[in-house]
Amino acid sequence: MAKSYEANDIQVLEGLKAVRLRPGMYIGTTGSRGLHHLLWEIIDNAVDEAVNGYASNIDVILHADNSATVIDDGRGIPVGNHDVLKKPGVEVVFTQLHAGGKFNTNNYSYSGGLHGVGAAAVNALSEWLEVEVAVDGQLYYQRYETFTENGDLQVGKPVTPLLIKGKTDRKGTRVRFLPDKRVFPDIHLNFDIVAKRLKELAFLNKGIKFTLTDERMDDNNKRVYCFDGGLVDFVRYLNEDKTPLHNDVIYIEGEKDGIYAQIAIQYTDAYTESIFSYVNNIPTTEGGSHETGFKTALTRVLNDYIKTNSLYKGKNSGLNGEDFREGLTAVISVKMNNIQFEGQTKTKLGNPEARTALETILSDKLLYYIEDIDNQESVRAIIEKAINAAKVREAARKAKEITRRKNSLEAAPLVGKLASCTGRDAKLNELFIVEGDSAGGSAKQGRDRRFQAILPLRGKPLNVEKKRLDQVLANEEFRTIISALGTGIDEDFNIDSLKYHKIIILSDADQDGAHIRAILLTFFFRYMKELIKRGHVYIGMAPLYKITSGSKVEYAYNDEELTMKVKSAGKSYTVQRYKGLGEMNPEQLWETTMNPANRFIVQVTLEDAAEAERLITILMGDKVEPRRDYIAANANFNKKDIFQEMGV
Ligand code: TSJ
Repeated sequence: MAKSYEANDIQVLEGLKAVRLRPGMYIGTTGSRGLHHLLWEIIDNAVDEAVNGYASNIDVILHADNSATVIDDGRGIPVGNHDVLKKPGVEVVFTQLHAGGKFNTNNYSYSGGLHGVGAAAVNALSEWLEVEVAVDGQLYYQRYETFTENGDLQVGKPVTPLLIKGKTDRKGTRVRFLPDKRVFPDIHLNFDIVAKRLKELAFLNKGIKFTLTDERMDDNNKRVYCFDGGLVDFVRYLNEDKTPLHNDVIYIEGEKDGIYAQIAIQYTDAYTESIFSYVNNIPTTEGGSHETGFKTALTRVLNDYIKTNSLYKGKNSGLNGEDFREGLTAVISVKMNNIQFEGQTKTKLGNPEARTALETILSDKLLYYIEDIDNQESVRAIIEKAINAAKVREAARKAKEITRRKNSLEAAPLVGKLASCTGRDAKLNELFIVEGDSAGGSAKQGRDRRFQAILPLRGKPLNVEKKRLDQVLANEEFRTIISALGTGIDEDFNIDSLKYHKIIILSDADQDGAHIRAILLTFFFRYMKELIKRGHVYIGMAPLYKITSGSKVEYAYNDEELTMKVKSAGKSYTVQRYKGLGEMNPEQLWETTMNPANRFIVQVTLEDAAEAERLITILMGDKVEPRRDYIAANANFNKKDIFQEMGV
């Protein structure tokens, strides 16, 4: 991979003064990002040496004076004289702006790319820089300073020749530099940012051992990262808190036309896709041609397999790309020359040849993987997941057609059970979806009809997760909910038509109630996700106990509160335990559960529903006051727990 080095390979392009004049052109900003870019540049050079097989350890030290050291155990920057410039290679590296792999394609450099500003640019933006090269038993040293003793600018000028400092049995390169505070308002390198980057580099470049030491801190000042599994370890790390559908991480690597690609894949029971891609160790947050090639090949190979084995009887031409990415965790790492970046933040790979290379490499090797007898269990799990995703999508499409028809033909009867409110301002209006006809009756009588609408549910609604949407929509309860909300469903969903900005689920505080709540949340999650995203969905909470002492009536929402209220109730009191909402009369239901001044409702948000469920438990268990709308900003909605609750 590496080409033999000659000192005159280094192209002389520009003077260091240009960098001082326009630091932004070389490092983007002079803020935190730019400051850290200096360090990345130096580290990238060491990573190159290691990736090419000449070094295996890279040490980074953050010193008390805010200078930083990077050490590798590679061959050492060449110390021989440059043919044209008649200076040692080391000195050329730090004093002549060169573009490395960016322009000079002979001198192959895989890292740096976008920010490959060169070591000379780092020197130009440093107050001073020192380099040591240990090679052939000799220790070489040179120092550069950007200011003279009386403060005149002399951008990155050598203040020593390349000296032989003594003998050594080490080998490698050591560079220490102090970012110039005249360029960077803040020269403090952030330990966490550096640690995160080194960990990422360790995942991306297997076997290289990165050590970070922070001499500015008393404790917690050392990190060591080394992953022999590389991208496979990366994917396992990303999936640590998830439930994988198969134990193995699929690993594919290959090369085509000078483009080297590594891919690691594992599916989990999640519903989202997480693809992380890199080019020359640079994160491509906006994706680009390599990701496109990956997705195309993944879709094609898996679809071909499904077709060949007649695994899906859907009527159209196969599964969608998205079907194969539900629950996918993947890391794609590409190494190539002449990279071009595009996009809003210049983090999108443009090179079209990367798309074809990834397509070819993945097509070949993924097919090989899925045909391997040893992988059949994993393949089955992956295909099953994709087919299920496709079925849900397909059913949703069919169902929408049905609703469209139904909506136009028989819209009126659908909202028959709904007791709507008189107010016309959707922002103020609330829809209570209430478990059971008797609680529904009380709610209808107890409500403030100006802004509260009631929709009683008879029995348990259909478990949406176990049905296709056409079946869901054949179900009267759900059709009624959809009609009442006014938004349409799935792709036709339009939030602007929402008739109630608060949708409050009111179910009993028992197993059945929890189940009903879970089914409704799942329905909203599957088909009206936007409702949850925008915070329109709430869970209402009714009291568990009524404490009467004389003419005084109090309510308790949990056991702790009951104990407390009983204590203060005095000698004679009675406690009634509500077995369900239906046992409350209209006034009681209004007072305890519906009146915005007293009630307790929990907003459901999308991040993680387990959290929402947990929060409800906490509230039911401990929290006593206040009795008012409780917005749980971090209450989350996680299908996994809800599905578990439903026994799916
Ligand atoms: F950025 C930098 F220049 F300051 C820097 C370079 C910083 C650090 C920490 C390490 C390095 C670096 C460079 N480590 N290893 C090398 N290797 C070479 O420059 C090198 C050595 C030998 C040959 C050869 O062909 O014999 C070629 C190269 C590019």
